[in-house]
Amino acid sequence: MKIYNGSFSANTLRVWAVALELGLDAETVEINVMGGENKSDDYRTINPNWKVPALGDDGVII
Ligand SMILES: N[C@@H](CCC(=O)N[C@@H](CS)C(=O)NCC(=O)O)C(=O)O
Repeated sequence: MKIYNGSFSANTLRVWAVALELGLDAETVEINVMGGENKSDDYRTINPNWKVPALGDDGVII
């Protein structure tokens, strides 16, 4: 599972807290929100609303 992460994102920290509490095996994919990477075409295919975090893998994203 991947967590598409924004470094300064409180919402991302909440997802990480739950992932750590549950002992989930999560990989971090850093998205440079301050640099606008969340609005790139590549990231929009992962999360069309441009927000971080996004969680998932293999085309299944929540
Ligand atoms: N949980 C909500 C909110 C997520 C959210 O607001 N994320 C912020 C960072 S904490 C974000 O991605 N901001 C970037 C932007 O709005 O361009 C969602 O996924 O729609």
